[in-house]
Amino acid sequence: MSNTFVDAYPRQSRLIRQAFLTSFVALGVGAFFGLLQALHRTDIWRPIESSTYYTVLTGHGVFLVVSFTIFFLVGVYQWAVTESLEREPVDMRFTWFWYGAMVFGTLLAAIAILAGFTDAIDISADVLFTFYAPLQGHPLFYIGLVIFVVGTWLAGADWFRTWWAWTKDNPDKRIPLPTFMVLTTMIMWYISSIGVAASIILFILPWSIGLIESLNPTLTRTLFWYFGHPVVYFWLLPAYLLWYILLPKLSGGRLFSDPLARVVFILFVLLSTPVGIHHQYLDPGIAEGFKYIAMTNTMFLLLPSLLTAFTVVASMEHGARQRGGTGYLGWLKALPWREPAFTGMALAGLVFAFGGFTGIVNAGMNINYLVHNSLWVPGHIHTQVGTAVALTFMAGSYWLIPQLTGNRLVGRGVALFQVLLWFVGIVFMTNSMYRGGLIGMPRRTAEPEYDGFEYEIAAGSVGELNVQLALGGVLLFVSALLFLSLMLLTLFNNDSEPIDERTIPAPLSGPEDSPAVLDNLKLWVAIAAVLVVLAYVVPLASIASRGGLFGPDVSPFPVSLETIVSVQFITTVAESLLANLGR
Ligand code: HAS
Ligand code: CU
Repeated sequence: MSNTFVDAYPRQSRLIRQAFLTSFVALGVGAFFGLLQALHRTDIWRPIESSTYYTVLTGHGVFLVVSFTIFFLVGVYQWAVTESLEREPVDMRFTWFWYGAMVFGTLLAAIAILAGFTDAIDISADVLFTFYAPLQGHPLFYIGLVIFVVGTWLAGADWFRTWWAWTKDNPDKRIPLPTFMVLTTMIMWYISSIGVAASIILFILPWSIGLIESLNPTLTRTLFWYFGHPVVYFWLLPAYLLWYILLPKLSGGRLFSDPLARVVFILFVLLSTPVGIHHQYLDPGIAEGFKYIAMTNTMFLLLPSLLTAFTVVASMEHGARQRGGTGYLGWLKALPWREPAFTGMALAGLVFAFGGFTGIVNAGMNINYLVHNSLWVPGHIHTQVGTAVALTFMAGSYWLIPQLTGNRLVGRGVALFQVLLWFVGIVFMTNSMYRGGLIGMPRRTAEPEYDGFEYEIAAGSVGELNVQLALGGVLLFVSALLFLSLMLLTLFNNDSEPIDERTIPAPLSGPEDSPAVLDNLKLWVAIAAVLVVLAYVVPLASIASRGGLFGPDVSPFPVSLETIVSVQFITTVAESLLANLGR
């Protein structure tokens, strides 16, 4: 077997490099917007008007939590399926087609967002990454999101098709673990993205085009959060795949348990969707009982991550002991802390542990009243997506990009400094956000309301918190720039030695130790569907009956059936779309 992925799969490597490059461009733009926000909110540097703050914040959110994360996901998952099945897609044209659809959708949404910077054209989408109605963006934004999501659905279909073809040649084999992780992630994604697709296609897009006069914001918010919690695991699970597959290898050991990893990913399929109302504890119009059910389900949802903490750390310990590590904790010293890919992922895991426990705080209905819509929540966001996911993706790239190019990583020492800088920056910034949230600082405000008077708190004043937030924001931006520079230099670096072997060592406890039922994907889809129906049918029905499908006192069919089939309707839609696109 050749020693790098690009030797074995040159065509795949090209597509995966494209996906990673697209992801990195989004990282660069999103990180720059993050710097602007951090300095604006703390009144340190305000090159933008406060009226533009929400354009910047929407760009920051969408380019980072949608484009950066999901383009990286499709790159990692394409690598994982190809590597573990030792098989290329059935038809590369289809593969390039879904990648192209994702890029096209992203461009449409980006045009709508970035047009917000100029009054020259009447297009904008200052709706933030959660695009809650009654905030309304240009139809282009929603059409772009729909095309992007369809692109991801096709990507999943491509991976299922590759696996299906593989099963024909390997009828009795268990699903290789990396492919199992990809397929279960996509099952979770198909189940959960139904919510956001319904919200946009049935309600928000027709409303933004002017086809319907009104909508029911509680209904569209609930459909968003039906999707909104699982989407965080759509960002997290590629990071988990790298922690399960690469971290043991980099530690010099082997994955502790394949069966436990399968159980973890099945738990995410079953439990990720029936919890979304934990983002809506303070929403009116949703009965407390439904909120209580979401809270209970959320507590069960801690299990897969706690199992991950155990398995991954046990695998790291195994690796450390192979390297001569001894003692209850002394083995930690034997880990390869000079390897940027390892240290970045280990630090990401440490921060994730802390961020996970703040998730438990969020999930407690009563304590959530304290932190909801405060700066605490962006603190949680940046320890989770901003570090567990983003730092793992950057650290993983230090191993993956050499595999995909055959080029040696340029600046290994700088790469180690970059991951440490990210860790220090995120500690400063999120510490400030968490503490600021606890004294009532609001989130999503260009002009924080507390300006002009200082809260005197035990740990210093708002001034100290602002300095921490700004300092953290600057360190993160510098770290992101360093990462992007190293990636660029490595892409164009000609020398190719030394590059790590691409082989992934077999787990200590392999698939043969896990019950075959774990691979029965149909069973898990069926159970997940039942749990979703139990968690959402009654709340959605009650929200729709209380506030109407399209708003109070609006007929459930605001556009009559006869109209829909008439030619006049088609022309109306075309005219209003054109009129809007030209707006
Ligand atoms: Fe969250 C809000 C609850 C996980 C992202 N979350 C958000 C928002 C985002 C987000 C973006 O219940 C804001 C949305 C908005 O704009 O309004 N979250 C949770 C819970 C978890 C959780 C219970 N969140 C995530 C992940 C995210 C993410 C993962 C992104 C990737 N979250 C909430 C709630 C809200 C919320 C409420 C609403 C707040 C409000 O009121 O608006 C759980 O999944 C967390 C489980 C994790 C753990 C940690 C396990 C530890 C591990 C570390 C292992 C260590 C290693 C390294 C590998 C219990 C796995 C060791 C190193 C060595 C050297 C040994
Ligand atoms: Cu959530």
